[in-house]
Amino acid sequence: MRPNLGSVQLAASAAWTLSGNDIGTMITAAPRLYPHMWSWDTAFISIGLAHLNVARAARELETLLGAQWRNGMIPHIVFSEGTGYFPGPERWGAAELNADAPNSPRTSGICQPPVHAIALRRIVDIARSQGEREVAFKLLKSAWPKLYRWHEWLVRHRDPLGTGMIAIVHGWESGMDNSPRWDIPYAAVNPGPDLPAYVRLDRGLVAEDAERPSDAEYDRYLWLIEEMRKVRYDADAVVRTSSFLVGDVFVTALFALASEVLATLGEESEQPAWQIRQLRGWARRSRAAVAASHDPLTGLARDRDLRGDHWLSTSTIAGFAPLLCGGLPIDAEKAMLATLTGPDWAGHPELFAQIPPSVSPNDSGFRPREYWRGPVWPVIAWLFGWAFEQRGWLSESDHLRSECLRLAADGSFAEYYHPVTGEPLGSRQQSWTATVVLDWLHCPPG
Ligand code: 9WN
Repeated sequence: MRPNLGSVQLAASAAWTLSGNDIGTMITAAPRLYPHMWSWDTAFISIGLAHLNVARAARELETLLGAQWRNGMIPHIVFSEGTGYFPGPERWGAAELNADAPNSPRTSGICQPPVHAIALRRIVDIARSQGEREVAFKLLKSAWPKLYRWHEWLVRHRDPLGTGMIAIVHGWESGMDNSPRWDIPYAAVNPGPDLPAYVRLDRGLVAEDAERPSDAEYDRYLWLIEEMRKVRYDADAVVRTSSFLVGDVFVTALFALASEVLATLGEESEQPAWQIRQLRGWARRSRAAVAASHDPLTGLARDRDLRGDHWLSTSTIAGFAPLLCGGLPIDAEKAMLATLTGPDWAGHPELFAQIPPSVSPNDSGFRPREYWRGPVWPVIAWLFGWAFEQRGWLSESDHLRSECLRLAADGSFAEYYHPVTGEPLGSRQQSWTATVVLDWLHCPPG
């Protein structure tokens, strides 16, 4: 039978998970499958940590920001001394090839979704509510300029059309690695005969191979790294040459949301007015780009393949991006929210809990065990829940929170879950699952 922990036990178990993943220099994303620090994982990890120890949360975020490249990019992986993950620092060769990459710690050469300002907002609010104003203020002062530079890097190097649509050069940058969103753009990535041989280490660390991307997908992931190595990770050259270049509507929405959040944090900490104005301007432009991607036929937002120069209409959870950042006409927004909570998505009658899965159970491509092709990801639900709360949609946000807690009550803190059975999948004791659970447990319904 599925275990069903009460909230005190669940919170203790989440805290225990985090301390188990704490290797002294960082909290790793997961014990075996991911023995390093991942950019957006760490943003979520620091939110949960703040409930346990604000200073520790600040340190975690600062560790990530300490690995920021000199040009402003926050790398997607900050490597620990641990081994056991492929591709590791040698395969990336970032510091060897690009003078902007730090030598220590070693990092990968791409980025992940810009959710860090949202984490900073949460940590500052939690710190204030605990009377830790001094720690909050110090963190705000040190992190803000770094996050500003990160957002500026995205605008400068990842908005190739100048429309506000933020582009990614690798599926890993979306955080939704093998989502069907990327099937068409990946079909145009042709690994060359000079792809160096490699051995995957992720297989064997999950119950079934089908829970991870396929070998053909991995060849493409690795080939894109080879392409980037050839131009020494020069940001503009990568955008010019990568065979994968996609305007990512979900990343763009997060960027718009996080830029607004960062602007407000800037006002609270007396940052330069021109930078705050700039952030609001970037937010406006990216919000408009998200809204412009709205497909009247499906009612969802779309990614844009910038190599093939066409919209990608694959229906996934990312299509609800406008609900994160706003910007749609009110009727379209209402219809989108109704779709998200309706029978095609979170309200599907067969689901274990009313949480939107990564792909609709009614979609022909729905694969309930296959990584980003169907399972439920608690962190994605957290993002929607948090955004809904900001937007004043309290009953929707509370409902998501209680359904997610019901799903997570098995105490596995799985990386993702089977949407129909609630079975834990992928890694167990995944840090970011433990931390969003901690945040939900500490926040009584609005
Ligand atoms: C590649 C760590 C990361 C998450 C991503 C998730 C997965 C890595 C992988 O794990 O990606 O970056 O090896 O599959 O897709 O969102 O940040 O938890």
